[in-house]
Amino acid sequence: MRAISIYTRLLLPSFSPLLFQNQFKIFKPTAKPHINKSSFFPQLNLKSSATAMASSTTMGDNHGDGEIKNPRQVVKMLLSELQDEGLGAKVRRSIGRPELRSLDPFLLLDEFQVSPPAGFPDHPHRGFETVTYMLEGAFTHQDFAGHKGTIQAGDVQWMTAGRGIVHSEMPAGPGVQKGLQLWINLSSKDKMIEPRYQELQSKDITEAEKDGVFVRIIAGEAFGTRSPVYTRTPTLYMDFTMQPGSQLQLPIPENWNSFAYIIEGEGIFGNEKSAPIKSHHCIVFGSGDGLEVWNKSGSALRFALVGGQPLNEPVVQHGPFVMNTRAEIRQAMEDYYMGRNGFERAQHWQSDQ
Ligand code: FJE
Ligand code: FE
Repeated sequence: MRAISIYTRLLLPSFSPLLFQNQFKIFKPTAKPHINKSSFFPQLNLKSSATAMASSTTMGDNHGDGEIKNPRQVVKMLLSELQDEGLGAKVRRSIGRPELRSLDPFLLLDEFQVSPPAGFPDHPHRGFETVTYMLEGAFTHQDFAGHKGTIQAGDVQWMTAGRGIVHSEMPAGPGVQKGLQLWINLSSKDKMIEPRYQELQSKDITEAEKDGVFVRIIAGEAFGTRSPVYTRTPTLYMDFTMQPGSQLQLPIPENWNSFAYIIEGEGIFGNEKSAPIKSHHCIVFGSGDGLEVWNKSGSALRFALVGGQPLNEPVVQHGPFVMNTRAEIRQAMEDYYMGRNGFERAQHWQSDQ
């Protein structure tokens, strides 16, 4: 599949039937371009935000040894409904939806479920990181630098796109393949760094258990154990499974933003007296030094917990390019179409899937 099919669609959030019809017919030329690329961008649909939601500066840091003095409360909750993305793929989007544009430094969280031939064919990224965590099945990734790999249930691919990656992400087998993809913004000083991958196989992911609470530590620290992943934008990412009757207390640095996404079951977050929240909900937490969660249901509760240090920088996003200014977005599009500044190999590459 070629890059422009998915990309064209990303650029046009409210596409007309004509554009929709055409979306798979427009291809990125592999030969030198004869056309003015700007004709692909009839209107720039730029989104600007500098969100620093849910941050606090009132309390001292909790370094993980003490109890939670000021537990974070739920400030926003939304049900992520299925929507179409990529090429025939389905996602439940939470961060990145109109109701929750971003949660600094996070730009997007999708729970994806994809069966072949659907997927995310050749498309670029610049200025942020994508973290793909497989829940069921497997996904194959191929990029323009010749990297190719398959991640299976429980594996993580932490991709720092930096100045530029063009890749495809497609299901590796028959039937439905599920996972989470998180986009983490990079600070202005890191947006143009060399791309890099950190791949963790399931067996290499640190796991810990305490009183009926099981955690897989994708990034950061829990129960005194740390993930080896290097987070350029300081981030924590945990996959918790809580048995019925269990309770969790987890320190989260005071000034970070944080949210949870419920994968399975139902749980009580923040305040023991509040109503349980069910699967496919995204929960944004307010300020505090940590999180308290209870599972008072009769079955297991599984959720992803994500926290990050806000960048507090302007965000200008145009589909798969996330920069600080409109001029940098224009530059990114030009670089991608002209094959410059990190996109050199985009010119003559296409994935074989
Ligand atoms: C993308 C639309 C997209 N969520 N979850 C626009 F669909 C994508 C994209 C993904 C994606 C890929 C996987 Cl493997 C899982 C996803 C969106 O590829 F990058 C833009 N810009
Ligand atoms: Fe991608």
